[in-house]
Amino acid sequence: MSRLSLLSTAVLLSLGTLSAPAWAAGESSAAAAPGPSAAPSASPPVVTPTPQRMKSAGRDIRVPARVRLVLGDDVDDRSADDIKQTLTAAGASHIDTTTAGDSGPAPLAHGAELTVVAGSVRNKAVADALRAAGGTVPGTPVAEGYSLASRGDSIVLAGNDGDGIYYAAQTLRQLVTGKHTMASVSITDHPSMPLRGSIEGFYGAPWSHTDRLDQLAFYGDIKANTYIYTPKDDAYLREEWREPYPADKLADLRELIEQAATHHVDFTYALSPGLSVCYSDPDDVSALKTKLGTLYDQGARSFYVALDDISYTEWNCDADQEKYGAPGRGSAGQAQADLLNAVQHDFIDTHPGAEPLQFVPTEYSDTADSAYKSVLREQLDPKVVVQWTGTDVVPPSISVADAQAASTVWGRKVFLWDNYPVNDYGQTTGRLLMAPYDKREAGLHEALSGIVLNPMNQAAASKVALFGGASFAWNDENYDPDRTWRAAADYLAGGDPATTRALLAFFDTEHLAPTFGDTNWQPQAPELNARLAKFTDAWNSGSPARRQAALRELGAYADVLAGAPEQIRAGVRDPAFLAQTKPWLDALDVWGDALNATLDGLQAQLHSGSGPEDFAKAAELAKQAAAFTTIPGTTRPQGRIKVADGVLDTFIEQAPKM
Ligand code: LTM
Repeated sequence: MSRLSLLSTAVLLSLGTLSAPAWAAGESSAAAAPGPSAAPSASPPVVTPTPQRMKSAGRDIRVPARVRLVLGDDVDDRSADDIKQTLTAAGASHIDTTTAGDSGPAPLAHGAELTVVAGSVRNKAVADALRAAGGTVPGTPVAEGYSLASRGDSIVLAGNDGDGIYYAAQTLRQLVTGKHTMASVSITDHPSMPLRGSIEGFYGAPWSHTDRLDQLAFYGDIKANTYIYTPKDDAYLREEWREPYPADKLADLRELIEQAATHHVDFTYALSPGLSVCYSDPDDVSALKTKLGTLYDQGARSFYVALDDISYTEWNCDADQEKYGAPGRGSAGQAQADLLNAVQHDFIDTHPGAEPLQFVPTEYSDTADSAYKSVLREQLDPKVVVQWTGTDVVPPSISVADAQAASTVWGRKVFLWDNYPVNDYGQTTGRLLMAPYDKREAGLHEALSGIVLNPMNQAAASKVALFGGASFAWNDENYDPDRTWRAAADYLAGGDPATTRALLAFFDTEHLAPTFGDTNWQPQAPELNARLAKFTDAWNSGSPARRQAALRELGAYADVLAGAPEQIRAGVRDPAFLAQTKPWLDALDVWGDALNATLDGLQAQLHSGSGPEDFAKAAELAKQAAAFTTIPGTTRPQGRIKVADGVLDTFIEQAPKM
């Protein structure tokens, strides 16, 4: 997906295609700035994730053909390229780049040209330029934060650190309002949670190398900074965790680590030794450190030990029985605490630049205290980061109180492993999980150190949820699930409104989110369901005029649904998205035809009192639509493709009796 996609999003949003965030309405607008200016914006731009503080600074800036770009020496190549790409897309054809030294002259130009300054807020020239452009230099600069001010003849991107400069560039991309125009704003922004991103932690076919490279670039776009590499079916992580990587696999990992660094993402390497480890065997402890060391040598600086989904009431060796006693929760906690502390002290602490160890415990899905948790709480090095999946493996919601209870029981802020939109368990058979990221309570940053989402086997389709998760973790207090969902669709659509509409209609038919039990935490096809309910109401009124109007209204939406697959195939430029969602799009094609045939039947009934041929055609199409299956070798579990199940199929079945 090209970086221009989000730019187009900004253009669209500013033109009022999508609604502005609540905060925008409350902020006061500064007077029109002096200097070259273009037409005023229809509305302030929507930036995703929502910045912590953003206010309009008046009329749009005009972006001329010639722009002066002044870069602090702490601006990395990626950030500089992103800024240049945005300026080019906004209409600049000549960008004269100069360097701003620490004590160099104030870089602002006064005149008709536009000057763009980017660098560290600690660089005096950058800070001065920021103030002059109406921005605020933060009193206490927060890690990864930035300030951005655009007014009159200058735009200033001041990062609190290198990550902040890069994130300012990602925001700049969303300020373009049209050819030669950019929104005038003043933004002060930083993440609410330090860790944001994904954990490739599902069962079934792992993502491809290409998928992962694409994901890492995507994470940069959405200000996510964490990717944990722990696919359950990669034998080198789990079954064969002691085995060294062959050269080609190691080269791939190196490429991922480099790609992650380029996009300001930590590549976190996880090993899962629990199926066979002998905790008390010094050779095993040393094998673990050696394997992690291999990845350190490739450039990884973030490490993880996964001890989920193992038996902790049986030992893998007699030596553990001798050292820790009978297997059980308390002895498992002790054995794991010893192993993890050894990795933290003898590996992490001795390797410069290594981040604190992260780990998922064997008890990860509750907040009840236990002998296992109490040993770890008391003995695990406080630096070690602990993951938690909520009050269940797939919880229906996550509250601040739940997370606080988890923090209490683990003796530290917990790091949420959010099992959404993962589709590797029975209840997800035949499903894509495309609903908005939702039901996580504002304020969670008080108790969580971060959030990573466990995605679907379908990497590209997972971007919808990942977009939401990263936005929530960046600013949970101002997160709007629906608006972010629309922004994600628009990102995939490259800013094309018809494709965005088609994607949202498609996502609605894949909206259901199950739990491990019988209850769903997100309903199936709420939009279609509401429309069908409204139609049924009107039909049941018996009034011919109301029936005809209802047929017209539902017919228009049926056309959107039936046309969605074709529109998506033509409008979504990401081939992986199209390949991975293919059976769902193919099935929706036929379901759309079945709905149209049903409406034809109802129309005939309204006119002549019967429409059996159309209803028979609809029934036949519905049968064909229900026969599509998942792509062999990809999703686990395999099964029949589900599209708006329980909603569309029910309507088509019941329509002849209406
Ligand atoms: O959630 C955790 C910590 N472990 C596993 C995941 O690997 C798996 O993808 C999810 C969903 O099935 N459930 C788990 O228990």
